[in-house]
Amino acid sequence: MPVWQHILYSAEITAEHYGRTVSVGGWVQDIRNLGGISFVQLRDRDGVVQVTAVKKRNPELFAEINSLQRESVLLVRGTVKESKEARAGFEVLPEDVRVLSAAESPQPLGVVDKVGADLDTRLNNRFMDLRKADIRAVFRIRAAALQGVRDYLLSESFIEVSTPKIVAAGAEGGATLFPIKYFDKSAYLAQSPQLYKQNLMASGLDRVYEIAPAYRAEASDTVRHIAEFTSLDVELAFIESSEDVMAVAEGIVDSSLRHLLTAAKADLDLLGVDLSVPEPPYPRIRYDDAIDLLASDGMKIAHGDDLGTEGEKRLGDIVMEKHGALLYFITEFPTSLKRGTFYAKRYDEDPERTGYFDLDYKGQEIVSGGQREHRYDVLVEQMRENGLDLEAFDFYLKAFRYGMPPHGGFGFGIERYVQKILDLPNIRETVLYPRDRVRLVP
Ligand code: AMO
Repeated sequence: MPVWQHILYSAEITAEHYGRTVSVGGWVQDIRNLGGISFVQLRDRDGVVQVTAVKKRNPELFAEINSLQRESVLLVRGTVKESKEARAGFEVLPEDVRVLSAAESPQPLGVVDKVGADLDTRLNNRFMDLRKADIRAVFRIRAAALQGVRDYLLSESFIEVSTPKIVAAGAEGGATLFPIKYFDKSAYLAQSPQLYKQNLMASGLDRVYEIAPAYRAEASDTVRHIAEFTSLDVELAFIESSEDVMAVAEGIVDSSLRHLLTAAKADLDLLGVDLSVPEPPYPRIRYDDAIDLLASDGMKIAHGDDLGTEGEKRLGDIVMEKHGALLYFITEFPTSLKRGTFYAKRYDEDPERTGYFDLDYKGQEIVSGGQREHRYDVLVEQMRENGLDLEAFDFYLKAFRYGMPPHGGFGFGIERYVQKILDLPNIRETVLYPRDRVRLVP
């Protein structure tokens, strides 16, 4: 039998195992040598097992154990014995100890140190940082959040697709494009699957989603921007308005948060997060009204300007006060703000307005989207207005000439979402190996 099939995780050991021989594996968290007896705290995925070595019983084994550095990896075979002193309620008396990997010392990061290391040191040594249960919890919660997202999309018959991340043209403005060399051509890292997900709306795969990296050469270094983020992209056809798109965004968040309540309960408890799940529908606040709300709170933003980080934050507080809502849509963004978004549909009756929306969570935008312009002539006009080279967008535009249904969709930043679920101060906490202006390794 392969070794890993007969190793028990600490959480799998119960009173039934008392008196029996088991194998456990893990990292040495601590060794306390009292002369004739040594207590090794062996940490695995789920917790800590106390391995108690007695010198008299096996002096060689005793010496070997006591010569180990913390964080060495051991495979221990021994008898489980009930113990009032051990934290788990039992200890393992070793018969055989195999050192699978001896750790060096000094170590780049303490795993159980009381004093926290700074974020840079932690990220530079992420494999060790992740040995802490509360750090791993963030990534289990992230995985569970994505599971809830997928559950909803599957139930609404969306299919998961993958689109290229090496592309010939950007969709979200030139400033944040990463140029790359692609054989003898120049290309870019994809900022968003925008052009492809819209292209698919002309294909009959009329409800798609993708969960994949998106790349932005963000000029500023902030706690909510990274150069490589995970974008949940959704696109659906045969819609009537942006409201149909908002309903999907709402369904996703609701399903995801509810899934967390059960699937991630232990991890949320470990982090002390009391997750609140707002009942849909989430309030809709028109952009114009948001500007007025901010003005009445003493924050002057001109109609047609961006709310900015500070405006979003303030609006979050106001909406909390007025509606008690953690999640809310800002709707009907003015064309002036979405003009760069050449694919956004403007209202026919008032071309200065769009149905575009953001979904904000605790004062931070996490989702952005709306109904697209699906009429070829109007789209070409909007692209010209943006000074785009139409030839570079030929594959995209072509799809609008041979039968393109009305459609819409959104981009949803997974890291920002997780950051807000857990109230983490920095988005980098939600990424295993973050990329930003300075960070390329590990
Ligand atoms: P947008 O550019 O607003 O829209 O991005 C959508 C969502 O992606 C997240 N996001 C980021 N997260 C972390 N770091 C970044 N640098 C970063 N940039 C964006 C945010 C944001 O709300 N194509 C459109 C979407 C669409 O219309 O379908 C787009 O990309 O949470």
